[in-house]
Amino acid sequence: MKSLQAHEIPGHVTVTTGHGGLPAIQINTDWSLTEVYPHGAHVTGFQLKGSAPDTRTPADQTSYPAPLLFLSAASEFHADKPIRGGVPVIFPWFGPRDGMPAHGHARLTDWELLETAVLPDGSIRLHFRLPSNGCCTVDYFVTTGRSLGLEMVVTNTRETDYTFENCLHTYFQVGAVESIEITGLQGARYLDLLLAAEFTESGDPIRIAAEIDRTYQNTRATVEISDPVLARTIRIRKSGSLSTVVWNPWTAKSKRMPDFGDEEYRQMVCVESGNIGENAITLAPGQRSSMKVEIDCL
Ligand code: TA6
Repeated sequence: MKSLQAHEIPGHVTVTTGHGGLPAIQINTDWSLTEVYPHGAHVTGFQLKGSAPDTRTPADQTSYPAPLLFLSAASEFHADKPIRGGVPVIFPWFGPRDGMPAHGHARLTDWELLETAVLPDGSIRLHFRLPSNGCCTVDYFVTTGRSLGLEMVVTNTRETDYTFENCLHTYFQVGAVESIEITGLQGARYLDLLLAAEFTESGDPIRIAAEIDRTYQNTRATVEISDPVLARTIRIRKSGSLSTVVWNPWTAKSKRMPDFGDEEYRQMVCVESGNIGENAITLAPGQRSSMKVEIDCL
């Protein structure tokens, strides 16, 4: 296996020592700055540089718009802990599971970096692979430039069917959660985890004024987060995903999370793209599935 440093691209891809002494990969394109930890193949930062292409060094980023992704100031950075914020890669199950790590083991595993490349349009692509688990091959592509592109590809390498859930559990940074509007999910059926009941989303945009934890099913919709405080609209397009989760812990749950500040719920919302519950995926032997998410700012 090549060292991480062997994948560096001068001026674009640099390996650094990140929080907790974990290796981190810094990506600099003309349009954005991105940070990824091989621990969990976890994108921890994505920040656009503003309107015009800019080749300034990452250190000049103070003048750039607020990052699109939220990262908790209290996040742990240890080999046996998930990072709180950014884009946790959830696989092969979503949610709690007796005696096993919540949201699966992928986000707790060090993924192998197979390739880094500058694409013809100037964006940068990283190819990660989950160390073999004997049932499937999981490849994860992170493409950064004018937008953040994420793709998870699962291939069934067994001789029997393989069923799994997956999710890109993305934490978005917002100016003030109570002022945002989330659109695109109107009419979709959702499971409200707090009420343990199913509902259909009304016609109005979703506004948040309390803890929210909803899994929308059978939706391919593009979701937009309109943020008047940061004067931007974040767009989340997806393919190969039928579930969308909307989550904010609000006050009580924030206090119960040791790796999350008590007041941090005000600056974040999770809009997660995956295949969960009734939308879980079953692959026949040799079959593969691809889930893609593209995040940008309008
Ligand atoms: O995606 C929403 C959710 O399932 C919530 O129920 C909450 O548990 C959140 O994920 C965070 O889970 P984690 O295991 O990362 O603390």
